[in-house]
Amino acid sequence: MKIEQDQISTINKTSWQQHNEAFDHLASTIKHIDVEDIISTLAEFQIAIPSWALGAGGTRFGRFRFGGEPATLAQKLNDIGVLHSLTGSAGAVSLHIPWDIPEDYKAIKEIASSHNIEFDAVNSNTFQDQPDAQHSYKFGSLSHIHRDIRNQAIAHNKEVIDIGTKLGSKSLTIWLADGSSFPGQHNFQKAFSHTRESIVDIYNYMPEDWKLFIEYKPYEPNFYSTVIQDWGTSLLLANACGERAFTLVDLGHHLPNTNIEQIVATLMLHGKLGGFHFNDSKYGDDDLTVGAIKPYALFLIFNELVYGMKHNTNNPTPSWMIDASHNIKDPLEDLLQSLDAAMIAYAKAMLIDQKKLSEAQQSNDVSRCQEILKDAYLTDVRPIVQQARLNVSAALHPLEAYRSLNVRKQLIKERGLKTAATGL
Ligand SMILES: [Mn+2]
Repeated sequence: MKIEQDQISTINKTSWQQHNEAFDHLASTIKHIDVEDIISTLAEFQIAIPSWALGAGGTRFGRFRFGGEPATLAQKLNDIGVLHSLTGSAGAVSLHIPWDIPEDYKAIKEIASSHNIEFDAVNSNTFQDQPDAQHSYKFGSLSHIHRDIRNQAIAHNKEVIDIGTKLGSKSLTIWLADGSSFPGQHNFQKAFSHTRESIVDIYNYMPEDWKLFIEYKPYEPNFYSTVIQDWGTSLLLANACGERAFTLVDLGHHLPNTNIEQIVATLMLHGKLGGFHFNDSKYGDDDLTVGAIKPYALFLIFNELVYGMKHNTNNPTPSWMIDASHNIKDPLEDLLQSLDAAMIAYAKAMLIDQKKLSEAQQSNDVSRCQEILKDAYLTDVRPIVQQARLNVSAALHPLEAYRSLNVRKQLIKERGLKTAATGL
């Protein structure tokens, strides 16, 4: 299934006039910043889609299938192609190894390039045992008390780098499930030291133009301690590796009420925010649609990202990815909603009058500071986001277009009702 350009422009025509009126009105009210700058920044904004997000997710209690799920990597790329055609902002894939090892590299690269999809960070997996594995990760991988098990996990990460190199990826993301579920199970210092040694080994193996992203998470699958539990631990490990190692912030990987925007600011000031995973949550690592629960927090986070991307030239542009699951929704619809929510939050953050905010901060005018943020947040920026999509020949309303093109019905017809995405 591939969406053609003329299909999108035909659908766009039905709401084109309405959009133009809304856009012209909004643009006429914005004086302090060039709207065209916001539009071109949004049009360039590309968020990687992880290869595991295209099938129905599940919980430890079960999983409900969704018809027409992609069963192969080629089909996953085609699904991302659908998202990218509709939004113009999903031009990258983040592969999970070993779930998505290409059988034919040339063919996979050709499919990706036919959809204008690039290969973003590759992800290793030492959180589950593979059928042919010699050692089990039941009690850890890169942190394991035994060297032979650490070596197996290190070798896996090196293999992931080799696979990524063949595809044109330039970064590796490590999320480590290692930890302990009961007090006394781990010697914390040994677990950390082993992890540091393992990750430095992997870092030194990377090609010179690669980056390493170290993701943290406070709990789960282990429930007493996690080796890389927070951004400080991740940063210590990144610093132990060198200048091409960075911390990766995943929105869902924080305990309730954590001030994530402040973490973003601190990391960017030090040039150490390398990767960013979008999702939303109510209770824990819920992997909900971006912006579904705490859109204001997302806006505040984007405010720091925008500030950091402008002022911290020592920090690379973060590698963006959606890391969500969707147990009861059509995965593609969920991803369209997530992409839209990220764009909206980004647009709102760019609308903040930074000059006035800085003046208000200088004079400790607390109420004014708050009002300046609120002014931007309460602006309905959807016409700006739509204009950015229009400029790259994407759909004004991606979700509506997806439905009117009957994409899911078509996928079910092509692939059947009972396919299951690998790794899920
Ligand atoms: Mn993540």
